[in-house]
Amino acid sequence: MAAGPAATISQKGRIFTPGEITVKKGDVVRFVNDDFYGHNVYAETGNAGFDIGLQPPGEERDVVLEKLGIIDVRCRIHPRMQLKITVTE
Ligand SMILES: [Cu+2]
Repeated sequence: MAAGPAATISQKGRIFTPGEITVKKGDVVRFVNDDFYGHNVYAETGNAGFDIGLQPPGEERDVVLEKLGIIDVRCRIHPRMQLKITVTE
């Protein structure tokens, strides 16, 4: 199956928008860099363990969330950026 993203997160002005989402297990979350500099989104806690790498301006990258729980998402370049993702059944 090729499902589209269940949620899209914008990174603009060093802020994740929205800053909190709830998705279902197996959903795709799309990260869009709407800034004019790079970001590096990764999961700091939870067992999701993703790191999408350095993401240039204008790029979209998708993450599939396969494990239940709460994930604290951060940016390696801008530590103040915070996003909370709750993955439910
Ligand atoms: Cu950043």
